[in-house]
Amino acid sequence: MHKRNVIQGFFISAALGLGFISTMPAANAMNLIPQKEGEIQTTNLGCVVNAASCIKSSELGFSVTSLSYKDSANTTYAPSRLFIDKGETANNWGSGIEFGKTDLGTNTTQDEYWLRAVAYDAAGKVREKGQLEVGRFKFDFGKIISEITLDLFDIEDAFKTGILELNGSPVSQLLAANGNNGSTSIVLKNVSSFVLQLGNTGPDSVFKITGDGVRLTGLMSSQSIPEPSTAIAFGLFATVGTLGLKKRQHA
Ligand SMILES: [Ca+2]
Ligand SMILES: [Ca+2]
Ligand SMILES: [Ca+2]
Ligand SMILES: [Ca+2]
Repeated sequence: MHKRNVIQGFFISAALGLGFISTMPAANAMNLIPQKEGEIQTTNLGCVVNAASCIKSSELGFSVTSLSYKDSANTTYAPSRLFIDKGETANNWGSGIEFGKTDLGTNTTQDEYWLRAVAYDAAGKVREKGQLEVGRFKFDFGKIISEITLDLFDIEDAFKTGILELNGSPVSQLLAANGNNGSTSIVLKNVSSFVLQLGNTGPDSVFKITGDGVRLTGLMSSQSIPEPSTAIAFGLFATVGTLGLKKRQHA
């Protein structure tokens, strides 16, 4: 009698525990970027905009470093700046960087916030008034993120935009062209850092004089470490399973 009550108790606890697990989302996805306009403060370039519009690592939850890159003719470009931009507002950020309501070639949905690179030439002069969305950036989270989904908009040069380094190791995950205003998503699992090439410029671009601008947004999950209460519920379930098996063997 006493033993049966103990077993019933385990079943009740396990049922509650299982209910708790089933209502828990697998991962809490949140926007990769804050929903506001401004410049991302990179570790190497800082911000060119005023302090109020400078978005720091502490707010982002990760750091960004801007890297120089070469084109197919071996010209080296100065590191790009990185902004968060919404299309429906025109912005004049100073230092030669102006975003219109409409871009010459890369137009995301007007009320959405997207990361937008600002390309510089080899001498460090801003290109296309800041409207050429080409750059290479390292994103460093300082911890493992279980899943990051990156959405890349308007890839028109094939196999030039993509992931060049993942968790410190070189990779080459370059993406096919998806046409004017096309969108491509890639999912990265268990990520602590990645290097991303956004867009392309140079003689091999379909846009010979300027280049192929690409914008970025995404979602990232919360960390993959289980909550302590979930771990306890799993433990109870394992215990009930063992008791149930013993009971059946004796019956
Ligand atoms: Ca804007
Ligand atoms: Ca386009
Ligand atoms: Ca553009
Ligand atoms: Ca493009």
